[in-house]
Amino acid sequence: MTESVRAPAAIGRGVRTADPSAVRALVREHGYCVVEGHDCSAEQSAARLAGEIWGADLLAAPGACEVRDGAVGDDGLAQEEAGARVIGVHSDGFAYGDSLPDFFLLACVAHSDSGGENFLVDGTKVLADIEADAATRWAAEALQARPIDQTEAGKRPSISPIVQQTSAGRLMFRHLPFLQQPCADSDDFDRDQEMIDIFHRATAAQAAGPDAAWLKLEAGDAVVIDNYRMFHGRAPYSSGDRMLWRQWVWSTDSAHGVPGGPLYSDSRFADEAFLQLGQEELDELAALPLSELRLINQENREGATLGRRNGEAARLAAASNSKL
Ligand SMILES: O=C(O)CCC(=O)C(=O)O
Ligand SMILES: [Fe+2]
Repeated sequence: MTESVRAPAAIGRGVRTADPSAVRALVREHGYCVVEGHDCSAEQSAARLAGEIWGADLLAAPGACEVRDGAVGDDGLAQEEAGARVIGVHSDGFAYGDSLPDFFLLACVAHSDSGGENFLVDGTKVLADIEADAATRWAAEALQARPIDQTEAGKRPSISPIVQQTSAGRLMFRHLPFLQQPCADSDDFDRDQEMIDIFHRATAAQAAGPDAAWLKLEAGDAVVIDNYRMFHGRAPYSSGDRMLWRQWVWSTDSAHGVPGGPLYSDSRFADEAFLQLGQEELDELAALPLSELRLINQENREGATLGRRNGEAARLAAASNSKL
């Protein structure tokens, strides 16, 4: 599992440039790139950098979110004991389902004295590993064909394959082990579960192996990540004041463009229920303090059906019915 991930003894500087106009080509080649020497201190500076990188191809770079131990506006991320845990590899923006941001930036305001490295796993390598092993080869195809439930409870529904392709042929992977599950009504629940397990095991092996990219961001570094291709995580750290701005980006290369409703660089506005609201109500929502919004998020989560661990329960119920 990713919890066994260890930072290598020596961490290089990674793929980097000081030139925003060089970023897209570097990210296309390596899946990520660090921009150095950028002023990362203000929320707006991350959006400005996104504008310099994508220019007219930038569809949206909404308000940047403060990241301490996880993102301040995401559901379910611990705020206490900052830095003590590993954040396992994941894709950002799951809450938007198939409309997740296609890129994002982490702009480092303050780094930790020790630890706090980011590590990156390349989804294309995970898929290649699955394909290379005769025992798991079947799953490489199934991952691109079998829809599963990738919905975060209460957020935008996503019943779709783990690996998809945009109309231009760009691969779109997603990785979040505690959410990805077979559909409750799957016609082959066990095989879908096995496919998902193969994908998560192969990702964990990549995360622990020599191909994982390890970075130690320092104040003034902003890493730009292809969120369709790379899964990212963070090693534990000890000093408490590490802080990054997270900037989600939707570009013209995204599969479905910008999702509806107000946007922010975390999941606070991604509730499915918000899609039913008119503009006036959306404006009111956008003006709410985060603490009040969280209560609404929680209610919506409690009322959700998709994205719950209901697949197993449904299967057990079906199995016991068939014995009657
Ligand atoms: O702290 C970091 O470096 C990244 C945290 C993260 O991945 C997240 O909040 O989604
Ligand atoms: Fe993240």
